[in-house]
Amino acid sequence: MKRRKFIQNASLSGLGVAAVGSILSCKDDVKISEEEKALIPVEGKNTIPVVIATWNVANATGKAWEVLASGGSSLDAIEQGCMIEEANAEGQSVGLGGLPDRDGNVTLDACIMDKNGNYGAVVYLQNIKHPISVARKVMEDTPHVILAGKGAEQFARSAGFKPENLLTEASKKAWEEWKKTSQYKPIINIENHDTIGMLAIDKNGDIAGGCTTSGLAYKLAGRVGDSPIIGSGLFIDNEVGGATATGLGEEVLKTVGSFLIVELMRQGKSPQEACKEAIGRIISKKTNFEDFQVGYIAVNKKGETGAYSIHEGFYTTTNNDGENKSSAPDFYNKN
Ligand code: SD4
Repeated sequence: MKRRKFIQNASLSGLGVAAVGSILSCKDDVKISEEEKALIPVEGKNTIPVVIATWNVANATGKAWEVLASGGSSLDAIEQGCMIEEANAEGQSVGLGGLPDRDGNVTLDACIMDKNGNYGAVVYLQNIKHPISVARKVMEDTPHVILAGKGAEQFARSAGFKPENLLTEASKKAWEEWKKTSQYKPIINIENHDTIGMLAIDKNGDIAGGCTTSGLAYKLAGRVGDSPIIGSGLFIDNEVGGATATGLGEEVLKTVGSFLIVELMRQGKSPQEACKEAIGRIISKKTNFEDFQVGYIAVNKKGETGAYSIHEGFYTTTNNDGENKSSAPDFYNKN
């Protein structure tokens, strides 16, 4: 058996360290380097498959896990996991029921990246509940990477997506309430259930990611955030890992946060260290960080995860064994 194939099969079967160790010892002809050894998942620490998402989204990571556990690809897991949140009318920052812009229009941003570094995105998409799926179609069925506004909607309709009104009664009411003061101000942790950024590694060790959002509530018409922009709201490099962001998109865009995290991991930082450094990059440039939130999550090729935010109140959900685990990551502002 070829070395690479062997490693792949060891992780494929989801074996723990002991089991992998015993296989290694019976295969005298198999020599693996220290680098390859480090990629063997260790039970309870860095296991694959794994999915991690921003915020408390157990239904979404649960769905993604189902796909991964039945042998599906990380790309399918990401799309199907994100779709759960997009269809959830209760979540007021993603898909159906998303809070509108200041004119009352729900406008959605989303992107997806696969193991080959392919990327697809939609920005300022209206009337279509599943922007993550439209983003995937842009990636797979067009020679382009981003479609915006009316063109994105036309493309979605021609691909068979049904147009529907995404402004729910609850979101309309919230917007009408907001109009009384029309104060334009980013709100920290608007709820604990926000923009969904999701990263997954499948049984083959391949990484994919997605990010989907209705963006900042009551934003100026036409505003696009970080979520659909490659390197900012999301970045995947299948040799290294992936990262995704939530929070004030303008600050993530200015520091190209997700790309930065992946590059830091390439240089040897753990996902946790890389997320922390990317938040540090924002803090070092912004004296008004007390006014906004940014949170990052990351995963490396070994399946190790990390998360860090500016303020308390950020959550992540991880699933690597069928159980959705919510965690409150470490954060910068401890005053
Ligand atoms: C944006 N980053 O549009 C998104 C919003 C968000 O939690 O993540 N909210 O700027």
